[in-house]
Amino acid sequence: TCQTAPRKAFAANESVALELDRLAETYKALHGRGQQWKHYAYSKAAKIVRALPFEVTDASQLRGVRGLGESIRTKVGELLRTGRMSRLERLAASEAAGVAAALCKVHGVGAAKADELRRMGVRSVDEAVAAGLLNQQQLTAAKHWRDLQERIPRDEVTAIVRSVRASLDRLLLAEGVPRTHLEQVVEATACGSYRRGKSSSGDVDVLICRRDGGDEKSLLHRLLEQMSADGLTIEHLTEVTATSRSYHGIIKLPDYERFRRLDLKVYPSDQYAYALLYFTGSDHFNRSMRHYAKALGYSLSDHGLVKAVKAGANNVVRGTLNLVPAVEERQIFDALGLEYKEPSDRNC
Ligand code: DCP
Ligand code: MG
Ligand code: MN
Repeated sequence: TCQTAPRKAFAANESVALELDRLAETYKALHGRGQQWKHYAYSKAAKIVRALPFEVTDASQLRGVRGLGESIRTKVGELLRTGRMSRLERLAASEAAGVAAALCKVHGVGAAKADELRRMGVRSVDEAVAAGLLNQQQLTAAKHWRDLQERIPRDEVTAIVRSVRASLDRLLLAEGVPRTHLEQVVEATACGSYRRGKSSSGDVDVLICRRDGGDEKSLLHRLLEQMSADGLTIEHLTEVTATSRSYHGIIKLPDYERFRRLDLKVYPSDQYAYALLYFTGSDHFNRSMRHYAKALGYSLSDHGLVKAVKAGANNVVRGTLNLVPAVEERQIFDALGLEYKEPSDRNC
């Protein structure tokens, strides 16, 4: 699905892709039957157009390109001929879409919640806050929603990961781990778009893995306490318990201006390769790889690769035995008979 050859960026393709992205976002915000699916189809189409090895000047060039069906080609054709996409203009012009899109920008407010708020007469994020209609998590995100719209420059992602690492090291030193063993004892890897080489990211994703058999269950909890003690401004978007393994929050470094989204995940050592593959993405890449595994009778997840047998039309029985004890991502590709892809080749 992903092409491995480096490709040239074409200006025309980028502007078509941007419009398709806007259409996808509009559908995402509009809650209703079939529209979530459309969100996926248009965002996938945008990625495909960005990855084309030629410049699009006429929709007929797109015939036969997988993932660009007739209705998408028609819209691209209209855009190329007239510079406009009437579907997008019609949708965006509706007040419902505008309001829903604004509300959906708050992390934790999905299409359903946005729709509910809109029906209650809420017209903006500020109104939703003032009306007391948001839960604690949504309120925290709403407080920073403008900052959270902004992409994070790669250097700042690096700085955030470093500060997480620094707190982790302090924690481990206090546990008695020798200074020379810190990185071996606990691995902390920046994943997501950052690991795929992107110049900016929507959030910071850090995968954590303890290798020495030491206390891993409470690691995330203790790390977050250490980060606060180290003076990092951090606000939780998930409840943190003594044994949490997954975290969503908001962080601001002292020397930086904006609040940023931070995701942390802790996995046991034997699942690390699978977690790394999952958490590196992209989401589209994961989807196609899982889909591929499924066709072979497997189920691929962030925990492992298990047998998956179809039992009836809508039921799959998954095995519990991890078939391939991988320590590297490459082994998972191998197990599925797929050519290995570097993270930077997993962007579609
Ligand atoms: N992921 C997935 N399916 C989802 C959400 C996430 O497979 N529905 C995986 C793949 C993603 C990774 O988790 O790459 C991290 O999720 P993010 O939402 O942080 O996505 P990215 O880091 O890829 O992009 P962004 O720069 O927007 O954060
Ligand atoms: Mg991310
Ligand atoms: Mn993330």
